[in-house]
Amino acid sequence: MSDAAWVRAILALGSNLGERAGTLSAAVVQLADHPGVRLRAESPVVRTKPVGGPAGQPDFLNMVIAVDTTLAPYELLAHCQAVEAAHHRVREVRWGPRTLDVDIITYGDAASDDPALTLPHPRAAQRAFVLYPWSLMDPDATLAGVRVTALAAAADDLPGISLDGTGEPGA
Ligand code: PH2
Ligand code: MG
Ligand code: MG
Repeated sequence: MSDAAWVRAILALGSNLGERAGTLSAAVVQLADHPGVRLRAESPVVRTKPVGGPAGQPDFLNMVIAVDTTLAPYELLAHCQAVEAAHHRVREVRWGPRTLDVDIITYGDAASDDPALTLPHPRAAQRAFVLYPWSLMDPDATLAGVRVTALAAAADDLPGISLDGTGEPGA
């Protein structure tokens, strides 16, 4: 039996190329398919207008999951990047279209300004495409002491979000 501590982490997933909904659901399974990762909660999938990046790129599907993990932060980052790679993520244009993006939003109460893994995620507090699905998953969640519901309500990109992220006709 392991005495490793389990740490709660919030991961944000996004896709705006290919079979977006299928990519997200496969990625959730792959992220949880690790002895050091347990899936605890998942948000609905939301459809979001692209924030930044090249003009004219497709809408994203975004969602958030909560995991408990025994992986250290950089091990969890490597695991997320391996799942991105499995979906043929190619790193070309910053904030450009991508088959799959998996970002660590929080890792326990960890705070880090390392550019390779800044914690909490440096832009999450302004991004409704992270905050809004997170608030649906956990209405009591806070980020740096502020309720994510309040942060989502104040985020510029909130009006570009809809709940028809399932890909189901008429949803
Ligand atoms: N990710 C970005 C930049 N812009 N916009 C939306 N709507 N959703 C994203 O996941 C997203 C974005 C950088 O990772
Ligand atoms: Mg990102
Ligand atoms: Mg990323």
